[in-house]
Amino acid sequence: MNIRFTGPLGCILALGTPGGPAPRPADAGARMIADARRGAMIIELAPVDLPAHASHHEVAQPPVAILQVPAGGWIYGFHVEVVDADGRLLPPEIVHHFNLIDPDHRELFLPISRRLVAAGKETGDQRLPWLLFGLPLERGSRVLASAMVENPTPVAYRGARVRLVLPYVPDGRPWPFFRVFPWQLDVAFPVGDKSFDLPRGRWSKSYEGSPAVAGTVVAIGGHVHDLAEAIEFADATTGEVIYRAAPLTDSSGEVVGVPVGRLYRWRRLGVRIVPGHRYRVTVYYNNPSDAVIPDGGMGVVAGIFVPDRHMTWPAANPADSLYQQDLRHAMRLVGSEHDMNMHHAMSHH
Ligand SMILES: [Cu+2]
Repeated sequence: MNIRFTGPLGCILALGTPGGPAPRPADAGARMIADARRGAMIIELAPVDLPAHASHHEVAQPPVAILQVPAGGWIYGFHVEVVDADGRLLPPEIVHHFNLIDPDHRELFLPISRRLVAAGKETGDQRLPWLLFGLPLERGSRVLASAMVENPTPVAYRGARVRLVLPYVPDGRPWPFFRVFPWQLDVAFPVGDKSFDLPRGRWSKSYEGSPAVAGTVVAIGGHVHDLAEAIEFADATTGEVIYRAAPLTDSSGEVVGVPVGRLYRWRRLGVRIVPGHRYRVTVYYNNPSDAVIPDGGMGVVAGIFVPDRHMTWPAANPADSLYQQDLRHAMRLVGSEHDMNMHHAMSHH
């Protein structure tokens, strides 16, 4: 194991959230359990208190957690929920987003940590047909879980815990039929914050890359912010548009989601992608105001991918500088107030 890799991971365990308050002594930790009765693995982050009408800047965020997968199995969906100290469900709008990454394997298009789950407010309940598809999770492997919370409601909550519920089929069953891997391609790749300023008028932003392994994309969706007109995933080598969607909006024009393209339904075997081609994600915005909107834009496609037979998913290379930068960002060890903690932590290793 590379020392540079265990270093930062060790730091976050020792520090909790850099800049955040010290964890409470009792029941302060995050945990991951396999609940066989519910047929789900459940990740629970440390509890936080949420004042009423508080933006994400005004609440102490739950610390980033590094957890060990308690059982082997096949994940076939996910949803995010938040409960109070007594286990009662709280309004879902408290969770702005939830991210789960696998620091020991690389992402499909980039040498950064593999993105397992990225759930936003509008993601809702995601399920794959469990007889057909499953994401393999190995017992004892490591995952890194983080969430951003806020409280737009008029009620204050104490001891709120964010949960990621992952329905799964235990190892040793004859199904699922295909092992699938989630992937993302973000217009704000390779590293750092994924939101960006929106200039006035019509404008687009793209990012391009090639997959590390060949296989088939069987489903694809996206995430955009208000004022987005479309999100697109294309083969930049051939010019073929593989997926293009306009966001779904409510009556006030606010984005409520992006339609998922289930490529396995209408093309049977999905769309094959190969390391020899380049692929491009593009988001299109139209900002009709006469001012730049700070941090107003985001654009990412996320999908599931079936690698070619006998293909092993590539391991992460902890010596890669993009990998290191991305992991520091995922652990919130970058940024002005956080750099100090980073240096502080490093000096103790
Ligand atoms: Cu966003």
